[in-house]
Amino acid sequence: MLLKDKISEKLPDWQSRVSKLVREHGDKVVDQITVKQVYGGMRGAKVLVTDISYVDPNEGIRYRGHTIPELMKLLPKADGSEYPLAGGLYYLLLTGDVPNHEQAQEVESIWKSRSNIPPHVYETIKAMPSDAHPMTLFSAAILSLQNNSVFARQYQEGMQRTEYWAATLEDSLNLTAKLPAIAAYIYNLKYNNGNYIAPDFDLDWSANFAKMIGKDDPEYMDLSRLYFFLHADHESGNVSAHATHLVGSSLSDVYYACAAGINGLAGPLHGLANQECLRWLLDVQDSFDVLPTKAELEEFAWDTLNKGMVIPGYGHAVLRLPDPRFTAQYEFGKKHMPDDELFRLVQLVNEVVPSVLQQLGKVKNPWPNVDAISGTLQYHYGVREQDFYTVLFGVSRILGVTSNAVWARALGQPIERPKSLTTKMLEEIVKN
Ligand code: CMX
Repeated sequence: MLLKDKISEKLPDWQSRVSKLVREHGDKVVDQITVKQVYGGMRGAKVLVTDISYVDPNEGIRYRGHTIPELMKLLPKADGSEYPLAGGLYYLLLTGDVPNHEQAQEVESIWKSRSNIPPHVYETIKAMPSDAHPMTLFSAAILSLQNNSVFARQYQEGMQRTEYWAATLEDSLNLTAKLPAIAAYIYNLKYNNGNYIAPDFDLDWSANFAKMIGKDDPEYMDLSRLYFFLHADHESGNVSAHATHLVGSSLSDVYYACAAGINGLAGPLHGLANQECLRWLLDVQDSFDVLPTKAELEEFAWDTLNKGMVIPGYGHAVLRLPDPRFTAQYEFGKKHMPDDELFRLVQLVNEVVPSVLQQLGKVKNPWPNVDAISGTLQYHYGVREQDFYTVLFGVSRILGVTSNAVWARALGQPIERPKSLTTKMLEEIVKN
């Protein structure tokens, strides 16, 4: 199979690079850990490795070494669209090579052939209480697929360590193939009277999601392609990626690991910020009849902060510039909805909020992140159910975390087990 062969071909070189590094330089100091980092969520501590993506604080995300604008040019596009095929992105993340159109389409075909969802998954989703958050349904649906894990089955049968990654690849392809239909099912169950809309296998993975939630509009299909392209990976330390990796490091299969990652994504300081951000923008709209003035918006922002709340969609643990994923969506908005009232508000917030956050004096990055605009674009096309937005993020994020899972197994990354200390021990350390 295309992806398996490609990874097999590249693996020996990666294995020898990693084992040479560890063998010859295993005791070299990479970084020092401060008390502030120990207490401060390990911010900036260089203790993880991934080759799938890297976030430069002053530049933003690179997938396999390529920036977002570069990949917008390089990745194969869906027919008649200027936005990348998710199949091509997955090929890039998994293999490190930019695919040609045929290779991207081949991944899309693999997905189509594996997209069938066992009925018990739908039953699991339907059995949840009607007020369960869509992320709860999404996580439960992923977990309910676990009985299909190739990795778990082969492990029980006595699989060789060298085979782990290939079984993980199987699971990853099987899971990612099903994500658009699972997400669409959740959407239709919660907001579309349970109407089921069949997939259209002439469409690509991203556009098919749009189709299955009843959006035939080619512009929304393009937005889906853009959205799933932008949210796929953000190196290894963010909560969803790290949670997935941590759980996977115990040789839990990708279903267990991805459900954990999705649960982490559901937090308001991480993926749920997209829902929170839209809610905040709508609150602003409700408070003013027309677009507020800059002074009014500034006062509204201070009100939020004075209530002890964060301004969602702004700030980042690593980035120190406007997130290029924000910028790419902003460009989409400028092209397709320049006069949309909510989009105009996003523009105004972007002009006002950074300086308010700077005045707080403690925010390290006052600029917009990916979540500052994503909900606004969805809202424009009629996807107005804010609590669904993080599911969209999750569909895309699983492309990145499963690519990481395959390579973590291929390179034999061990079970994670950092060391904890007590406060008393830290007090002793600083005394000495
Ligand atoms: N609004 C208000 N206060 C903010 C803020 C914001 N948007 N961003 C940071 N701060 C505050 C922090 O809460 C922290 O305050 P305390 O010292 O009182 O606890 C202080 O500024 C310093 O924080 P920081 O070092 O700049 O940022 P962190 O790395 O601690 O946190 C993040 C990063 C994203 C959690 C934070 O910026 C935040 O809460 N932003 C709003 C929520 C959001 O948009 N999250 C989505 C991030 C992207 C994603 O993962 O999807």
